[in-house]
Amino acid sequence: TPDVDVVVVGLGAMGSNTLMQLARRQVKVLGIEQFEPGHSRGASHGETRIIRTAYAEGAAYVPLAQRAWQLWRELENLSGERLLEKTGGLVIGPTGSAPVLAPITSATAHHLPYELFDHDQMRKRYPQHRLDKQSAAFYEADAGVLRPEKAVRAAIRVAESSGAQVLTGTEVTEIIPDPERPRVRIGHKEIVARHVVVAAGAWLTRLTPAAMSTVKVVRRVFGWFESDHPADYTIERFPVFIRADATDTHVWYGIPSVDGSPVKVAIHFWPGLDEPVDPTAGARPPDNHDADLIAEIVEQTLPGLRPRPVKLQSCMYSLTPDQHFLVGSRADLPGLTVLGGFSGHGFKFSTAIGEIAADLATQGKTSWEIAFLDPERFA
Ligand code: PYC
Repeated sequence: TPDVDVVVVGLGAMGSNTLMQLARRQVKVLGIEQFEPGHSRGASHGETRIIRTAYAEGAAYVPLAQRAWQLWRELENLSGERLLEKTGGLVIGPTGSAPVLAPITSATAHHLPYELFDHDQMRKRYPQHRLDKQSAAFYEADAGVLRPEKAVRAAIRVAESSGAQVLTGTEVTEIIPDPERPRVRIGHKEIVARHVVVAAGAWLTRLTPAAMSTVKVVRRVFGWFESDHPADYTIERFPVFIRADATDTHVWYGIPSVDGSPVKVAIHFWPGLDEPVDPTAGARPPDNHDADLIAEIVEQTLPGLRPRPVKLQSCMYSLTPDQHFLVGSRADLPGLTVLGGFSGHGFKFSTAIGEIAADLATQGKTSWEIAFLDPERFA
């Protein structure tokens, strides 16, 4: 007989929400985390994360983003924690370029409200940004900031109070797929389950190498920047933003001051930054080269910030070839649900992904439209 119904491997954003969803459905569930909840070695940290709705990466994400918003509010209510601040969001780029057109396509497909600001309008409304005459911005009100470490801990706490078992500081060394009784090895012990959800972030590449053979783990660095005019960078005055060049190859983003912190600015994509990372070793700590690159961006585009970062942190992205997630099952991994390859834009969806994973783990299907996230699509 199985020890538990479901084991969730990895309690970052995706795993913690999956654990909570299962526990709240009265499923006998065990969550295993190799470090401590809310740790900063993976991809569920950094104090703040962006949530947005008119999804530039594809209109198919919009219903998932809308569901995620609802579930973030539900998690706030269940945990009594403030996890989400609505700030509005800007996508800034050359007028008529792909990065500015992409959110318009999603907004149009789903009848979402938005505004477009040209250079002069931006100068009036958001003088914090330096734009040239040929640039413009897409604006939506339904965007904001999440608090990732707090969110992960909140989901785990709610899960535990709903009956989930949790093992932290415990490394899973092997996952043995099986259609009836998949197993999870920790040290000399083997835990038998009816189903295993693998939400191990970059470590998926080690635990389920077949599923993850197309995933490339890379390093990213975020920086925090102070201003002589902090009142201009609060959540009320400074929406989250993503900014890109015409070809969408240089992409960076910023997050207002939250809870008194400095402004966060980081690179999302940039040629030459995709050196592969061994997740076991972890992403290299930030260095002067990282600081110089972000400082240059800040100096050129956010003149009201002091360009030297006061703090830097690194994280890991798990990039898939099309930068869409891997959510679902694979024929070569019976008894497992894979959640991975979030490609640097997954955190905001973690509440919705948790709900979907709970559907998949208990019913083998979900009513959410996730065919575009099929982990077998590159086969
Ligand atoms: O998902 O909004 C996002 C994001 C922006 C930069 C990196 N990820």
